Amino acid sequence: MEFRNIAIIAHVDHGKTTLVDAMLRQSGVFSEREEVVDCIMDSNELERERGITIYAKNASILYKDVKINIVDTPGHADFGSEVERILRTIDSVLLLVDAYEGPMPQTKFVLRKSLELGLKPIVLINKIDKPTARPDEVVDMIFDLFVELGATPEQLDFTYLYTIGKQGIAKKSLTDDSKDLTPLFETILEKVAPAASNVSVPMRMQPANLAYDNYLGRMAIGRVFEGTVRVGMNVTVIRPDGSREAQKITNIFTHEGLKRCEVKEALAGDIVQIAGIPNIYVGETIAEDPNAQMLPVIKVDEPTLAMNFMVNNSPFAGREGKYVTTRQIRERLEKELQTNVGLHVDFPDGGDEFRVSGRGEMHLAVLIEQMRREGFELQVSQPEVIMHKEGDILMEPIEQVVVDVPEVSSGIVIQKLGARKGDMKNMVARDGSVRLEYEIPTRGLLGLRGEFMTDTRGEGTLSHNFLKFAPHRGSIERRTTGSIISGENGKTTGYAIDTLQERGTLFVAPGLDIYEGMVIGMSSKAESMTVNAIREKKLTNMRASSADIAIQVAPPLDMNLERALEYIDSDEYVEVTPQNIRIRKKHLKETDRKRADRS
Ligand SMILES: Nc1nc2c(ncn2[C@@H]2O[C@H](COP(=O)(O)OP(=O)(O)OP(=O)(O)O)[C@@H](O)[C@H]2O)c(=O)[nH]1
Ligand SMILES: [Mg+2]
Repeated sequence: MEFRNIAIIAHVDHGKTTLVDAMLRQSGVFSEREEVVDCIMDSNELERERGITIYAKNASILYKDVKINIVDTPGHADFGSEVERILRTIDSVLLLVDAYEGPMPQTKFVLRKSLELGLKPIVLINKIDKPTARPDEVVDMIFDLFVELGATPEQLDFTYLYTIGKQGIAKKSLTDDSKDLTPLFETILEKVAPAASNVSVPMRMQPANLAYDNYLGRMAIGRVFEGTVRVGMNVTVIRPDGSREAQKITNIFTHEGLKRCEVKEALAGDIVQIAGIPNIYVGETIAEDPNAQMLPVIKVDEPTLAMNFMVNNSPFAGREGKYVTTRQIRERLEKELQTNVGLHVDFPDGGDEFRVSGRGEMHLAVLIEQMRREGFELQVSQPEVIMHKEGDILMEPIEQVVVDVPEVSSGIVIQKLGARKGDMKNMVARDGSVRLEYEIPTRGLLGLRGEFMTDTRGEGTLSHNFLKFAPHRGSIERRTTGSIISGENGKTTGYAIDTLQERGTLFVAPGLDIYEGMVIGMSSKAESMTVNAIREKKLTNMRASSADIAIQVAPPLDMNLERALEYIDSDEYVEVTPQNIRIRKKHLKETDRKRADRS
């Protein structure tokens, strides 16, 4: 059989998963009666809720007897290194670009990686149905980006199509009257080289990703480079340091549509998932011949952000979680390391705090969210950027940032980014909105999103992408407001909340259990304040008791996990349980807090 292996890559939300959906539908993957939800590839519960792809996924379609393996990749910057690894398993990419937004930071990142690997991208100008679409302008912008990234003359001569992923339409020119994706399928057959399929030599393959199965254990996902892989085959695993280990392959799976199918063997060119090698890792070589050469090692990017995970020891500890002990948290993190390639965890001897490092706020937040859904209760510290030293110089990560904001809010945004040590690189105004490009320390971005949303009344977009390490730019003030802290244990009252409202933004509604040292709001002043939120109105007669219920208070700010992580200071923790997200001071008692401040 002939194979074509492609990945679909783009900036977040430009429409990858929607287009893959349409490709699956039109190639007859689903039966007539099957009810198919939108973005069926976003199968994980968190993905469906957030409307984004978190995990790369493989699927395949059959078109004119050719098996097209498609990898749908995540567009969010935190998962960029996963995309980079996947590019090693495919022969071409579909580079999708929104016909209005044009190339964005993650477009640039994934395109750069593709060009470096010598791939020849097929460009898709997507969402041309949008009233604001400007497809021709966007083609020019993409061409300029290819030039900027040093594309070779062959790469620069890229094929492009116009698409409406949502309607399953692709066309070669804007005036074509196409009704389906035929032009896209034909372009793939024509432009993507058939996967090299030398089956006359001993087998070699390389995992680009990991998966976990409760029965089969750790599995390797990768492409069979040459030869044929068979169940029961004795293989040699070659590690990057050159050491070799004998292993045996017990199960092999390929993809048919969205289904994982168990097979007895798979040929060179196909993308497979194999079991039987318990400690297999990304970038190692699996070879049939014990003396085989190793394939070029795949580098896994280092983490950029770290935080501590620990047992919840707040006064409400253990009330809501099913798994609450240090041992349970430790085991869960060890299991996560089986498949979460970009993650690092330090397990200190006998300690009860685990240092968990990942590729960004979203990467870590997704893990915490997943854990709380499984019934875990834990406490986490403020995320911190990971820096390193080059000689005597402290180096910190710098990100490339693109913001689109309404013209009226550009002033405040420029001021805020400047205060966070951002360097403006470009500024373009168009149709009442402004696009600003910055280089800014990752530190400066932490905690910015909430403020940015408020400053642009929810109309701005901000995307960022790791650019480089550079010398530390000096201190950045992260939060300019203090916390409103409860001084008592008890239940909040409408009366107390009503009087506290004017002092800041509250996170709690009336009738909620709180404890001394719990952060119940954000002050409008720089200093923190300790307050009484359980106070009852002195009753003068019996009828007044119902008055408390009648008080109208503004709805509290919903502190979800990401907002809480963004908000907390170094002397605060986020308490995470299956039911609640609370913020607390590390030192619960006011006297302890004051003592800690002085030291
Ligand atoms: N107008 C229009 N909207 C589209 C089109 N294709 C996708 N969308 C919408 O764009 C949004 C994002 O689509 P997704 O397919 O989830 O985007 P994605 O690139 O997979 O996003 P990530 O996986 O998070 O990077 C959804 O609301 C889609 O309905 C299109 O052709 N036209
Ligand atoms: Mg997606």
